[in-house]
Amino acid sequence: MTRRFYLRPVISLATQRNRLDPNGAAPYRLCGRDDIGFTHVELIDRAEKGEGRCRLVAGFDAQDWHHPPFDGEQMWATFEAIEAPRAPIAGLSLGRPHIMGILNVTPDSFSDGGQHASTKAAVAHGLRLLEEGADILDIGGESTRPGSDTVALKEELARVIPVIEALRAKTKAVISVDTRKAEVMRQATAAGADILNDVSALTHDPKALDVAVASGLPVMLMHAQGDPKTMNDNPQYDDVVLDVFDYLERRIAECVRAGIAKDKIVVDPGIGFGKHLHHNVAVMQKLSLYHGLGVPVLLGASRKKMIGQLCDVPHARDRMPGSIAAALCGVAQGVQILRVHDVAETRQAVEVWRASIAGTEAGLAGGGS
Ligand code: 7PJ
Repeated sequence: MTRRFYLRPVISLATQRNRLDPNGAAPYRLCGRDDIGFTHVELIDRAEKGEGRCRLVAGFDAQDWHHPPFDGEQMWATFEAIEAPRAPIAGLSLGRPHIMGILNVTPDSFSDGGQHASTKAAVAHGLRLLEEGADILDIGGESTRPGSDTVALKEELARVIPVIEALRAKTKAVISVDTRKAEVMRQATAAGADILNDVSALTHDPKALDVAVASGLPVMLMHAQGDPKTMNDNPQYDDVVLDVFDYLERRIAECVRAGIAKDKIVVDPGIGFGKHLHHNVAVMQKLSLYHGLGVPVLLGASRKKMIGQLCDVPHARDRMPGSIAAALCGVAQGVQILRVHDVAETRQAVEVWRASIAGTEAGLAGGGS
């Protein structure tokens, strides 16, 4: 399905406490949440190249969209997708932002004292991230950073499976596995993983979709253009923001066709994956567009090159402040899951943001676990 018109909720307020609408009408809910909502949508016309490409619309539901050039059914389906509550993912209710802590099990990330030592160090780091407030641990053994080489299946299995098994034995916390390989997905599921996170949206390994269906687990589908090795050489888009939307919409449809329930799908626009700086910031600015896909949205900007380029910070380890700014940009646009390295720092920032937009310290336990 190709579309001409796109709707982006312009998120502005705590729904239950403010009424910014000049007509006094209650604002619309964003994804069924009670902390943030919206009064306006930005109507984006892909066919229009000039000033009329984006325009703000108030009172969407008071207007008649069932006439050309609009496809009334599609317009309403998108608006309803933006408003509808999201089902919990792996038991996490999505009325507020959640933090996914990154646990990279690559030789350079932890000890160089052999497999056993690095498993132990990774498990300890995972437990520390949970203490710091991570809601999900994302365990990955293949570096998919720009320019990186692929990792052999055997090596990736040896890195991640023992870590998943050990953490599963120690905690009930939600565990996701960050992999593009069907066999890693299969063994991770058996080892007790709760979510499959694939930066290729189940396209890299021809068996991945079937394995994901058979696992019965929720899946995270990320947009990328090209393979990690070469993806940032020459990415091409007509309109990156809209092209990413269309891609994710197609991948959701494909997964649903294959037998994955739509309420088990999370999408991610894939910051840094086949995108130059101008693409990345364009996507950041319009993140709330992706709520129109009708599923939870994940943002992974932590320590990425975008931050280094904007602020001239060559080393990833020095990019925590910029990572937090990106995370807050995400939560202010209703992103439900933040994939981050710096869990304690991000948690602190998000809690201050939540209290500040609510205008009270009470009720912050609301919005679900
Ligand atoms: C992402 C990921 C991301 C999701 C990586 C890095 C590169 N999974 N795995 N989203 N990035 N869903 O952390 O810099 O952005 S690996």
